[in-house]
Amino acid sequence: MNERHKAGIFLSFFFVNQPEKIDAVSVPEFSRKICCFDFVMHEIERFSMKRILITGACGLVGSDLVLALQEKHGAENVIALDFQTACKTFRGIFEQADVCDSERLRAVVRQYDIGQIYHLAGLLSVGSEKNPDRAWTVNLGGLKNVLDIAKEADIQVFWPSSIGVYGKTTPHVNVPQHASFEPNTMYGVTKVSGELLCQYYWHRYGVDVRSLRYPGLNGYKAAPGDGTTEYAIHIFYGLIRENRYECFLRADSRLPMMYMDDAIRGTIALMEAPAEKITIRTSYNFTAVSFTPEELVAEIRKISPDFEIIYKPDDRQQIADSWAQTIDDSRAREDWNWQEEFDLPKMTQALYQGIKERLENV
Ligand code: AKB
Repeated sequence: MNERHKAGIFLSFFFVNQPEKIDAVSVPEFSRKICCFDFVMHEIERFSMKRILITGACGLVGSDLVLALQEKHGAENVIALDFQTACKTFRGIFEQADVCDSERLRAVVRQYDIGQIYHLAGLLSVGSEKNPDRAWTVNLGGLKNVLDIAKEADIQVFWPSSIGVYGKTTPHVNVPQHASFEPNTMYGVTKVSGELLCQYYWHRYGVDVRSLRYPGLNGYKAAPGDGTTEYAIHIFYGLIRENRYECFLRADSRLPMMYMDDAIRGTIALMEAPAEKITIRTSYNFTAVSFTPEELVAEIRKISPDFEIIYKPDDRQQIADSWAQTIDDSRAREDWNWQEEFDLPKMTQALYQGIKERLENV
């Protein structure tokens, strides 16, 4: 029993013996006791749970995931880790570290008694093409470090794969869970290899590692990174700043996408699902909507009818062309009840509002 468990038990006795400390004055005694019991159980859980580590915490997904997990488990139970310093608005526990430094990572895991790692640190598709050596080192070296530490300390791991695993030989429409994956980008190579590494650690060492093939994820709490699907976020910065955008993909480039709130909900649901429900240990196909730049522009013109778009496809078009247009994610839906909430119109409104507020507050 460690200090935090002892604190949890002390707290539970304290509140059970002094229910008036709980703000439930207007409810009858019976429900007051139930409130008290629920509150105490919740507090015991918060005090005694092992903590959660999120690497790549300042990135697009990390920024949302940290907030969601802090809300769910308490800020004292969530450790945000990134190689850059925390942004000015960050509230909570933060560690600056490089995931390639396994000793530093191990020290953080020991210091905070970590039981779960969401390992998000990694380079995206465009960044990986600019620096393939670094992509290999960070995307795979970082993952191997996390899996080794998880093996030693019995830690549950989430790791994001991506639609980057798909390649020219993958069917482009309704990609099944199991298909030919021969990506021609370094990003894709690291994602396919990472999926196999995860499955290996599960079979060989029993590491409870779970993964999703993220589609293009669209959020606003952090600045967009250098991915191929990120045009769908940059376009809103163009809309709000100058009512125009120069798009680096063709008007008809259909790609699988998802609003960030859905992605965060799906990620946490996967991690909370009973182990026997998880039938895929490489990475689950995972999607919500598929749209083209011109379909997104049509939605944006409902907000700003004279929004101007110029299409100037560049090298990134080749990456987009090698990926799938639509995905069959029925295994995720069957195994752990995945269901999205945001379609294209709802996502467009949410992104517009979020990015507008973000830009007003900088
Ligand atoms: C990228 O475009 O690189 C990412 C991804 C789909 O993995 N957004």
